[in-house]
This record gives sequence, C-alpha cells and structure tokens, in this order.
Amino acid sequence: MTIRPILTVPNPVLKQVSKPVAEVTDETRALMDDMLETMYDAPGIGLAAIQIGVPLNVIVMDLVKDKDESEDNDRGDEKTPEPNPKFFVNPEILEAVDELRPYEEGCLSIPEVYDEIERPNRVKIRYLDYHGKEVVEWAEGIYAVCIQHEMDHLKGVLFIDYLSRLKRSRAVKKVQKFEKSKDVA
Ligand code: K1U
Ligand code: ZN
Repeated sequence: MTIRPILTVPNPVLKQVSKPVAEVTDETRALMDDMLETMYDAPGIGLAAIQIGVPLNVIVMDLVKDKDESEDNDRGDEKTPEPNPKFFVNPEILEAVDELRPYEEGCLSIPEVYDEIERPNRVKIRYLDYHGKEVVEWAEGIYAVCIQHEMDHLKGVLFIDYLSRLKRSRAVKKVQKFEKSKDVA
C-alpha cells in the first residue's frame, strides 16, 4: 500500500469528470487500498480517486474518526476507535429526502477551509463494494453528507462551488498560500 499525494485546488484535474469502473479487479482493490492509506494518513474521513489524480468512480470512507475520540471507556482509558473502512465503486444516488441539513464541511483538496453546506439529510445509494458485490442502502447524517461530498468529486464538483464567488476565490488563495508555506518549511 502506498500513500499518494493529494491534489489541491486550483489543480484542474479536480474538475475532471470521473469514469465508471468496468469491473472490480485486484487492480481496483490495490487503488482502494492506496486511497485508504492516503486518507488515514491525511487524516480524513473520505477520499475520491480523482483527489489522487485517478479519474475513476471510486470512493473510500471511514467515519469512525468523526466520533469524539476523547470519549472514555469503562476502565477510564482513552477509547481507540476501531477502523471501519467502506469502499464504493460506481456509486449512484437512487433517492434523496427533501429535508436539508447544514454541516460544516472540509476537504483534503482544500486544506484549512471549512464552511457550512446544506444537503439532503438521507440518501438511498447503490454501489459495488470491495469485492464487487452490489449494495443498496440508506445513508443518514454524516454518512449522507460525506457520500454526497465524495460523489460531487466524481463529477468535478467541490464544496466551495456552492459558496459565493468571493468566498470561493478567497478559499483558493488561502490554499495556495498554505501550500507555499509548506514548500519553505
Ligand atoms: O477531501 C475529502 O473529500 C475528505 C473530507 C470528507 C468530508 C469531511 C467533512 C464533510 C464532508 C466530507 C475530509 O475528510 S476533511 C477532514 C475531516 O473532516 C476530518 C479529519 C480528521 C478527523 C475528522 C474529520
Ligand atoms: Zn473533498
């Protein structure tokens, strides 16, 4: 497994539309393994293949990190969350409820930028899992937020595209400044 570099805005590759995967093969699984390692390393709770420059409809996710990690267990020790990776090949949204919920979103391709985005609170999704098996299920709460955010990446859409032009250009400038500061450090 390899940690791959994550592309950041304004890299034009992030605006590409990704293509469906013909079949889930060992090559697809090797890509998903690299994506998961890259996501854990970042760290993040989701990653789309295009964020590492691969224009395929593939997403990885692990929402455990979004829980309060400082929560204590019965012995008073700090809880270490169990990894709970999820893999999505060719995901589709079949239904979405009308109810919108705001959530403060972040993106590994737009580091240090966060803003509130409204999305449907529940979506019914269909996808192929790590083994190529079809799954149909409802996603709710942070799972619904994250899958919609990641599926936007597959269409070349970033969460800052929902913001005003001013906020978007400020966000890109902030990322460019941040990336430059990493070069000199
Ligand atoms: O770049 C990405 O698509 C990943 C992104 C996913 C996401 C986060 C929040 C709302 C919608 C989608 C991230 O993982 S940003 C980092 C993050 O949220 C996080 C990092 C460490 C611990 C907990 C959260
Ligand atoms: Zn993102």
